[in-house]
Amino acid sequence: MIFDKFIDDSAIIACITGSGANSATSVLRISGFKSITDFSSCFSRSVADFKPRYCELVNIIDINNEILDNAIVSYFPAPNSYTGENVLEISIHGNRLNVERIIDFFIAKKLCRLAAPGEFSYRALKNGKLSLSQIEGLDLLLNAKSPLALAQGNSLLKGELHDLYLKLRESFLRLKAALELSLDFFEDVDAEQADAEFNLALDEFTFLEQKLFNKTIFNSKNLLTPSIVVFGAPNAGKSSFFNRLLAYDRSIVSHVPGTTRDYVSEFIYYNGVEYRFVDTAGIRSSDDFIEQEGIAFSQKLLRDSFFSILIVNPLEVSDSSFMQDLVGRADQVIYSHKDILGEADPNPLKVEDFLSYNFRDQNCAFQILLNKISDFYREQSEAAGILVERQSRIIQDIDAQFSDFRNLMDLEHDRVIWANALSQISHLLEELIGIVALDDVLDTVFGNFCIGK
Ligand SMILES: Nc1nc2c(ncn2[C@@H]2O[C@H](COP(=O)(O)OP(=O)(O)OP(=O)(O)O)[C@@H](O)[C@H]2O)c(=O)[nH]1
Ligand SMILES: [Mg+2]
Repeated sequence: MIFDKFIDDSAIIACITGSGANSATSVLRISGFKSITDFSSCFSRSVADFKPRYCELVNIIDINNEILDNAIVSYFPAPNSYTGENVLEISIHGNRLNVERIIDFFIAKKLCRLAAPGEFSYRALKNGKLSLSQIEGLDLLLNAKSPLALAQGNSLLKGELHDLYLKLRESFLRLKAALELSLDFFEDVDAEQADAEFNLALDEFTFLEQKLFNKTIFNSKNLLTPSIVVFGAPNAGKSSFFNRLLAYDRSIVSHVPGTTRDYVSEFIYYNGVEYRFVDTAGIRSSDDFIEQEGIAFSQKLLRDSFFSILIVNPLEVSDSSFMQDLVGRADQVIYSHKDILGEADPNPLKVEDFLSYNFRDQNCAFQILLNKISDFYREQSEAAGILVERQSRIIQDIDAQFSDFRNLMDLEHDRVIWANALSQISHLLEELIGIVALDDVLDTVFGNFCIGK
């Protein structure tokens, strides 16, 4: 649970740069100390002279008065810092041992403890510096594997989407108020005006709700780590194709059908996107338990894929209904064994859009294929909606509840019942904005973060 992880609100320290490798510089962040004077004995200059949000070039001095490192220190007094607490950011030489030694030095002086993963961002959330959707944006940004995720992470962090969520909630509150007003005045002379206000608020909420809902219809999930699945019948030449694509022998190739059992995957970076290419077990009916498991994996990977490539050996297409089924699930069909078939029509399946791959020929279909995947990715990105699954799911729940509400308006004339039906939407909106966040939601959101974030 989140509260076990973020034990108390004492000062915390972590290295906020790099992945633990040696580098020219590393930045340490200390957050949550009471006063800058706590650090009086740590630096070569008086901390009282540190100008907020300016860089100070100082030496870090250990208990024997020896210089630990030469550092650039910036002091961000609360509340104008990332966490909303007093923060020190200290740039030091980025050798790993140096980083660990200096972190240990501050901990040994009892000035702070080591931060838990995500704890800085959690404090920023707790102190109202970042909203839950901004934290989710930060996560998206820091783990982005494509320009799309980078852009949406940035936009979330800037609060653009959050502003739309706030507008939706404001509009909802107006709708709720208008409904209550129309309840009070229903039998009264002002009933007409109250009704008009209610209809106006209803139109406004419908417009904003639809605008957001449209951003969730497109399944953007597989755009985050797009996987390209190579599938087909056993012995079709999947692994040979996969190896040629990677330009090294990653998968075992043999003439024995059923050679690839467990799937094999590798990343290929192309046109700014990191694609995960997956070589899978050949699909067929099998009595072998291990092979069955491999085939089940192939099917699942295929279902979750962003793009699928069916490899067909035209010399071995016997069961055409089975093949037609596979073709129906492919975004691209590629024929192997072109070197044997030559220019003869290798198209027993009459698939219009196919490529053929010649594993002896350098100028084969790879470039065309990668460009096609890249174009497909760009197209999908342009249509993509909200990438954070939690937000997308809540908006879809709001949409379902709201359409129930509209149906109720047609069926039921008692407006007190309408008002009750709105309360569920109210709760969902609070969840969307992050006013209420259940522990398990926080657990999931912060589960991805590592130390220093
Ligand atoms: N001549 C020729 N042989 C090929 C071609 N592609 C694959 N092969 C051969 O076909 C056999 C099967 O190739 P694999 O790449 O292991 O086939 P696979 O689809 O991965 O097979 P499984 O892992 O068993 O499902 C090997 O002997 C390859 O050398 C091709 O384009 N031309
Ligand atoms: Mg194989």
